[in-house]
Amino acid sequence: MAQAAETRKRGKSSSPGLPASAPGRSGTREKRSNARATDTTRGKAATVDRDTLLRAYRSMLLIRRFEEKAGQLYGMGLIGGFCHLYIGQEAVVVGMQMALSDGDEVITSYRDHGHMLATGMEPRGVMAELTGRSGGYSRGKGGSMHMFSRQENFFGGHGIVGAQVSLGTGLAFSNLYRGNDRVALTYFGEGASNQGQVFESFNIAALMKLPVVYIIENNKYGMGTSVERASASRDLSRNGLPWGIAGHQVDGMDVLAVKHAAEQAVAACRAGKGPYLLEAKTYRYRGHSMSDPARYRTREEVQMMRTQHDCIENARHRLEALDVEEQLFKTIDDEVKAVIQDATDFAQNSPEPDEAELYTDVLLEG
Ligand SMILES: Cc1ncc(C[n+]2csc(CCOP(=O)(O)OP(=O)(O)O)c2C)c(N)n1
Ligand SMILES: [Mg+2]
Repeated sequence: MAQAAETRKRGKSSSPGLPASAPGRSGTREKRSNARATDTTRGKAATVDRDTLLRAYRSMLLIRRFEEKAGQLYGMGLIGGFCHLYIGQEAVVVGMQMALSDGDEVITSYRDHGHMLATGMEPRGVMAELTGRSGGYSRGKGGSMHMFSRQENFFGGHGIVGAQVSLGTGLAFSNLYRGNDRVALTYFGEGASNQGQVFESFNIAALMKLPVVYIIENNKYGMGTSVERASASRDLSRNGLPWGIAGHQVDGMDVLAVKHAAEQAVAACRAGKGPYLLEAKTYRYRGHSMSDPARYRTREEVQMMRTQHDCIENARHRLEALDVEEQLFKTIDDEVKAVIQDATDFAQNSPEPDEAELYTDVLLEG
């Protein structure tokens, strides 16, 4: 397994989801070993070394703790507007990110904090954007759904369901046009998967062999409608077949399975074979957004997913089987907590945007 692909690194980040200010691999004294975990979810065994799995574990934990804190700040009235938490789905973005190389691009919907952190965006800047402060990625004007980072090649954060699918296809077109070998990861929910613009994008992407990986994050529900009620297609990974787009389903609660599938998809794209479609079967534990009575599912269902399929617990069990000791988990936990606390302090102390910000980054007519 190519170490270069596993150690994807952009800018200051030392590991996926862990900014320079956070403890990366070098921040923790890990006992090096050749131990490897096995992913047999797709028939063919894929192994991964202990350090790689530890980095995935940390990245997922960072996203989980970030989101829990965002939920708390929202409850305290410190975050306004919309806020869609990613809790439960962390393995998808962390596994995908591990297959990327410098320059590859990411675009997603409004459920985007996890994607930002995974690309290496700073927790401080993301949290401060949530609290509407000038230290935020959009200087406090964008909020949860509108953040971008040219440095980390993160193209948003889009509140219009499905809009990012056309945009992500455009990113891939621009890469083809420029003749580089970048791949554009384009995430969307199962609720967006039957939109017309999605199929139009599939058509043009297949026609032009665009280097785009479409990832359907199938968390089973849209705002409150289950996929069974909304989609005639039962296997969404086959939705690109009329255009000849290769597709696979993957267990989105298993970071190794996602990483393995992502590597195949990204390699195919980079080799010029055109678009690829992955359906990651996942689950969100929290409501659709912060105000969601969740009458469309039972508590037992949520509880079952949390206790039996949690991606972080899953990775932890694998690490325990590789003899990772309790103390290391505790160290990682403490490090992640410190990063989140730092981001939270920053997000509360960063000043409100100046009035002059009303006139920056906007198109003024006349
Ligand atoms: C074009 C459009 N139609 C409707 C909405 C309202 N809306 C926001 S999220 C959502 C559900 C989308 O579900 P899914 O794609 O499964 O993503 P998830 O929230 O599960 O991540 C809807 C209908 C919207 N934002 N944009
Ligand atoms: Mg959904």
